[in-house]
Amino acid sequence: MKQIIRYSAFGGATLAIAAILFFSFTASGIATVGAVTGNAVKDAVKSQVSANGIQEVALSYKNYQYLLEPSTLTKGVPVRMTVDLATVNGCLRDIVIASFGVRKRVAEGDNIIEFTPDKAGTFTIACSMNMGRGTFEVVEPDGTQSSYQETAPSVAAGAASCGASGSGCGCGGMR
Ligand SMILES: [Cu+2]
Repeated sequence: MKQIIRYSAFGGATLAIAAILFFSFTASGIATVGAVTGNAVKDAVKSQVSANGIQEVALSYKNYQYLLEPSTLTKGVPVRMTVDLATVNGCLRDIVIASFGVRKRVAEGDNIIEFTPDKAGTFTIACSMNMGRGTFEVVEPDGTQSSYQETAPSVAAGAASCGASGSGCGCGGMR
């Protein structure tokens, strides 16, 4: 499975077949989950990768921060992140994931963000004014965690005036 995920360029069909085999084995009781991988962490990571080799992620804004579900991603696997526009409002829709070169203002009908995390560790997602914040983890394809922690960007000059610059964006955790 490591190689299948790592070489995901060919991986769609192969991964789908592997997934079918995995589930059919499990369902028929020929092998237990533990016997297949022997690692609960790896199971959890693999389960996020859909048969087409993409990890589907939902992004919302709850309890004054961005929330990714699942909040742990796998390095090297393309992410398709669907933004919940019901909770992500105002300038919170101008989304930045600096470590992976993402900056996109989402809108009705254009609420998908795609990127491939190419580093493992803990990373920040923020609105472009760095007011709305959140974090997520990226692990190696085999489930290994990294101690790397993105240095939180200092609040840029002007960021503290988010909403006071005349734009009235309303971010900064008021909802
Ligand atoms: Cu903002």
